Amino acid sequence: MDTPLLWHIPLSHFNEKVRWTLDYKRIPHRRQVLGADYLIRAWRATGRGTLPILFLDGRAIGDSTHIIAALEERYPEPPLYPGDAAALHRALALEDYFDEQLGPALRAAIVTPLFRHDPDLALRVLTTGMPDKAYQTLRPLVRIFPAFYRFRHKISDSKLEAERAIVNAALDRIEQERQGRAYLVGDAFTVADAAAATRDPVPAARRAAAVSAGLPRHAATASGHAVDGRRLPAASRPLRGSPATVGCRVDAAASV
Ligand SMILES: N[C@@H](CCC(=O)N[C@@H](CS)C(=O)NCC(=O)O)C(=O)O
Repeated sequence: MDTPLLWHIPLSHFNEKVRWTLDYKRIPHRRQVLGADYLIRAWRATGRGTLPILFLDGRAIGDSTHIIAALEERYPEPPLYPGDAAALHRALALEDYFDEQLGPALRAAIVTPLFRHDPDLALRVLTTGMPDKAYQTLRPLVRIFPAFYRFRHKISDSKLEAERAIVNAALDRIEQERQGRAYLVGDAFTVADAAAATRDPVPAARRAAAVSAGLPRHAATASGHAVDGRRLPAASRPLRGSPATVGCRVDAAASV
């Protein structure tokens, strides 16, 4: 069996969700950060233009939910799916909610003001952690890139307040679902926690704040502020820390 290979971009909660899964299950794997040509490469691999993509047992799997389902089957231990049918149903429903409601709204809530006030900064933030050439390649397109990105992700200025409200409602829902427990479903870390906790707005806001402060982009992972002072409960973030503490990864050479 080939070592699984993850194509990903650093600044993305969907990608983070799969990185957490690979680390949680301690699956030896390689990672490759894509650059400005991610769209065409993703389309060729899976027929859809999004990352993450995992190459597993000769298959290219797109969509974080499908990737986790495949990993759960191939590497069942430790499980991210609860054994009990009702709990599994609830965990998958929460995963879907955080992916389909919170994820896009959070992306829009962060990116919309950046595009409005500083498209170049938006480009720097979105290419955080990519090879430097990615920003250099996209920089000449800075006037049209926001329109492309908004179209891709159905983002508009007029929806900003609604997107923020969705983010706040989701943060409230995490607290309601947890009911004071450490995890969202039962007493163990599940796919619901992976989906919720990787939506933590803090890392994204940190990077944006650090980049806007003129720090080098590699420093942008290490400083900054919470969004509206809110962050997820620590108990939902058992894997926070350097990848080295949990990882089995080998970063492949970046492509662009
Ligand atoms: N439902 C998908 C969403 C993935 C997604 O939206 N990925 C974004 C990164 S956050 C992406 O690839 N965006 C690039 C684009 O659409 O151009 C999943 O769970 O994997």
